[in-house]
Amino acid sequence: MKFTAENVGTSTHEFVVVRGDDPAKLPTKADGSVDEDKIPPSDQVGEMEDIASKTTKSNTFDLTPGQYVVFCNVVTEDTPPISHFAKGMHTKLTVSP
Ligand SMILES: [Cu+2]
Repeated sequence: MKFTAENVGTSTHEFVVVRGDDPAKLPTKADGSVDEDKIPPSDQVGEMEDIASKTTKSNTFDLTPGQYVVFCNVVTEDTPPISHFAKGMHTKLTVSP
């Protein structure tokens, strides 16, 4: 399945796809970002990192039918740090057979 991520915003984002049915169930760190190290490798589907402002990235990931969560796991340096995931930068994706 080909994904194209167009960043129309002003800050850098990323595009992470994991197997799962609910963003709220993903393991998180203290800063609110997803703790990707705690996601089993078999559930880690693909990732496009460092999508800069006003740029577009595309990639093809192998998705079998099922439920997925797509999210941005960037944490913007600030006091306190701003987790894009904690701010709601995530969505569910269902792949039908
Ligand atoms: Cu982001």
